[in-house]
Parts: sequence; C-alpha cells; structure tokens
Amino acid sequence: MIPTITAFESSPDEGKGQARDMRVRWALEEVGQRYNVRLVSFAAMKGPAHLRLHPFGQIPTYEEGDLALFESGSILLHIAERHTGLLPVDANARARAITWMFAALSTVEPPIVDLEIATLLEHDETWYKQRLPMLEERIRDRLGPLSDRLGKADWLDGTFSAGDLMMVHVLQRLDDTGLLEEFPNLFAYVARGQVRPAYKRAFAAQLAVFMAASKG
Ligand code: GTB
Repeated sequence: MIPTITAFESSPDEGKGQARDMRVRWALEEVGQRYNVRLVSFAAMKGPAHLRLHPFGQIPTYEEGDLALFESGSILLHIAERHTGLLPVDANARARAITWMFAALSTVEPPIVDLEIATLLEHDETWYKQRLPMLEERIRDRLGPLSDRLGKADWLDGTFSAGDLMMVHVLQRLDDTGLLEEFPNLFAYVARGQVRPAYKRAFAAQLAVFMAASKG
C-alpha cells in the first residue's frame, strides 16, 4: 500500500527542507517506499478534515490504509519498524537508535525551535537582543555534549540509523545561525547526511513543490 503524507502547499522555509515533512520523505526514500503527498494550505490545516488526522492542525501526517498517524517522530518510527534499513536488527542497538531519535526530538530540537521562534517572530521586541545570547548558549549546551559523543565517528551509534536521520534533520535547522560551524564534527555529520542519495531525492521533491507554488 502506498502511504500518503501531508506537506505545506507553500512552505515558509522556501524549499530549504526545514519543515518536518522533509524527515518523513527522507525516511521513505531511505527504505525505498514510494509515497503520495497531499499538499495543504494553512487554512486547510485548521479545517475539520485535517484536524481529524492531526489534532493540532499541523503537517506532517501519514496515512496508510486505515492507519493515520501524526508527529514526525511517531511516523519515522513506524516507517523504520516496518522496513529494513533504518533500525539495527540487534535488539539493544535498535533500542539505542530509537533513543537517539528521542534525544533529537526532546533534548536537541526544543532550544533550536526557541531560537527560530525568537528570530522569526520576536525580533522587533525590545528584549530580543538581550535574549539572543541566552538562546544561543542553550543550543551550545546541547551541541557540545553531542559533539563529544559523536567524536570522530560517522554516525552516532555504528551504522546510519533513524536516530541519525532525525538528528541530522534537527541540526540542519541551524543553517544560517553559524552555531553548527562552531562544532566541526557536527557540521561534517550534517553534511554526511545531506549527501546521502535518499536525502537528495527527498530534498528535490520538497523543493519542487515550493518552486511550483512560487510560479503560481
Ligand atoms: N511535533 C510535531 C512533529 O514533529 O510532527 C511538530 C509539527 C510541526 O511543528 N509542524 C509545522 C506546522 O504544521 C511544520 S514543520 N506548523 C503550522 C502550525 O503549527 O500551524 C515546522 C517548521 C515550519 C517552518 C519552518 N521554516 O519556515 O523554516 C521550519 C519548520
């Protein structure tokens, strides 16, 4: 059965692959699963049909037969569990890869999102300039230990896994902040993810949506 995911009809990231459908597309490409994409406008995301799929009115969602999922982490785990290639077979290694997915989502991503929100929506506030160094320091507090753990390795725990996929996609949200460059091994780690053929196919697919939308 070919699953259907949802993505922004016109992504505010202008095709940079920052929206969370990108990590789902990438996972599907890694495992060689074809997929359909239903594009949704901001208005449609808050309408009853989409809210039945996603209680918070967001993208991405994932539909496969009578299964409907939301939350990129849950969707990625579902894909990784149903196919080979994104989770190790060994039970302990598998549990560790899943742990890295959670670490990406619940420990590394939140301070990055805080910085994004401040930069996008709060830059005119009087306190913005004062708050910025604190937001950046909170990100460094995550990147430092992550960089130490990765060390000289290519991936976080042996071979490339869903944990790396999630972590790379979270870290690439730091593009344009200069923060990733402070940790050369993390910068190289993200680049290593981005040259994977599956990443490139997923990136091209979401960029094509943005290009078509901008032509009007
Ligand atoms: N926890 C959920 C998940 O992991 O799936 C979060 C989903 C989420 O935040 N979705 C966003 C959304 O639908 C799109 S990805 N937002 C609309 C809304 O909440 O009304 C977040 C995103 C959006 C834009 C950029 N950008 O422009 O760079 C980057 C990331």
